Amino acid sequence: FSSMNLLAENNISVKAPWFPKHASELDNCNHLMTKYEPDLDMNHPGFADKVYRQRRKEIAEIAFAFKYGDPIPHINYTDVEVKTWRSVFRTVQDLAPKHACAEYRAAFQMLQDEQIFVDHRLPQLQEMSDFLRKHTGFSLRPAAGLLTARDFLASLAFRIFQSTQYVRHVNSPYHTPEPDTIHELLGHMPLLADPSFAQFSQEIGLASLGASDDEIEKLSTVYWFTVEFGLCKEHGQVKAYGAGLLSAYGELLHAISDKCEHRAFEPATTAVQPYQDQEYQPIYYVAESFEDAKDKFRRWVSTMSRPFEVRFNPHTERVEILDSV
Ligand code: NLE
Ligand code: FE2
Repeated sequence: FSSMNLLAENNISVKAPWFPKHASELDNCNHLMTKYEPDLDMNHPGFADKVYRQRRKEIAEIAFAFKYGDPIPHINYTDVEVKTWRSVFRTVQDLAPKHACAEYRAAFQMLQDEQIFVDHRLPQLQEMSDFLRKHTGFSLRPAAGLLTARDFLASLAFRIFQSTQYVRHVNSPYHTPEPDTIHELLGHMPLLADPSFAQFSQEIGLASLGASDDEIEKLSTVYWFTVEFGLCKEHGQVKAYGAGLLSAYGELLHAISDKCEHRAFEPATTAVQPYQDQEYQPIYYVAESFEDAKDKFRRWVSTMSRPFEVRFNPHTERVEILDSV
């Protein structure tokens, strides 16, 4: 440890792309990917629905206006949105006891006990953020849509999760290719309340700060096959922990069926596995446990090219840069 020195800001800027050093600088990390949007994509279930498109715009404005430290604005969800929530919530309630990993089930129960997860209303991001803060120190920021991988991963380094706040179209409740608040709430939030999983998520984020474009691509592929679509072992059975599985019951059943391939999670090979994001995945990666996934991930990250290390200081919400030479 004694060989590590704090590097001067200008020293690293020549070697690495810009990255946020303090949680407030995430105000600059809200670049969107223009994919699947109801305004742009003819196949989007909301493409021909003017009311839906208008609603998406209203909710996106909230995210664009949000600044670090603001309370997350409350959304008055419509009856149609609540109906969509209820449909998805009930399927998760039915399937999670059998197919979700233990950490997910435990957090889901806490959320029900605290009346944050109920079927007649959508949880608000602010109350969910308060819940996470108590358990793991994670908090939420509203995001207008799918962010670039670099921006999305950077926020995880600060234990901040960028969450959409709009609801998927009522005509496709059980699978959507884009994130929406139901996916965030039912898929991501329970596990972000688990200490071990929260740590894993933050480490992916820390590894992304100042990484090359090629490394960002690899890290986001690892993220895809773990946090989004990961499976894990539990008492000899395969369970789901990926958010994209837990928020979409069709794909959850597909993932544990024999219609797809299961491979052992190994960061170096998982990181270069091509994937598509429109339909169900043909391949899923199975971790031994979160602890094992974290150990393997750490070993793999240490082979990356970045000439410095980073450390998050939770007291200042600042990332400190350490020369690892
Ligand atoms: N397919 C997921 C769902 O329908 O909830 C969303 C995945 C977002 C990457
Ligand atoms: Fe997600």
